[in-house]
Amino acid sequence: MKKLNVITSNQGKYEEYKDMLADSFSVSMKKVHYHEIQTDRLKDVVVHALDDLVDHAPLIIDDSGLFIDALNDFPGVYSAYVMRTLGCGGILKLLEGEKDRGARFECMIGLLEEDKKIFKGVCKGSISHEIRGEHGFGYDPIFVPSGYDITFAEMKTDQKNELSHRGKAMKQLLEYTLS
Ligand code: ITT
Repeated sequence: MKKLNVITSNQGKYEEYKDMLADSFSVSMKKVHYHEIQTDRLKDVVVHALDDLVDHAPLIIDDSGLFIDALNDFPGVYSAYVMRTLGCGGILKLLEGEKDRGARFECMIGLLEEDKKIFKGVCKGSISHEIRGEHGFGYDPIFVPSGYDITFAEMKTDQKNELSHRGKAMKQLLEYTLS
């Protein structure tokens, strides 16, 4: 089976990759620090980071973010920092009294084998009024995907993968690598 290193410090992300890729790849999680450039686009972060990581190929990296309509796409590329500082509770406070709860998650996967390739997945939804659910990680307890009335944190990994930003990007990755 082909090897694939998942370069991330985020155990939650890794669980999602394992759930969807382990039938096709021998996946392992690797925590390797790489340089993340300051930019307002997730794609730029991924393209630049891949150059730092050639020694660990074949590999994937993942840069993701939550973009909230009423906050002009904040926290976006700052999602990791905002999670550490404000957390889900802080986001709910920022949206107190706000009727427009629209939001989306974006995920960029960077694949480095012989070539570089980028896959993007987007999942639209809304921000809940309270923290709900025990599964997942990060902003999952406040994100309700469109067409559902439960948060990502109220879903099991396989259900989240069927509709999430990361699941959609992984589907493209699988189509590309297995074709
Ligand atoms: P890496 O080591 O892979 O970079 P990270 O946690 O720093 O891990 P990101 O910068 O991509 O990853 O993530 C930005 C933030 O958004 C971070 O706080 C994540 O927990 C959160 N996040 C990313 N994907 C998410 C998802 O599917 N559900 C909930 N929160 C998510």
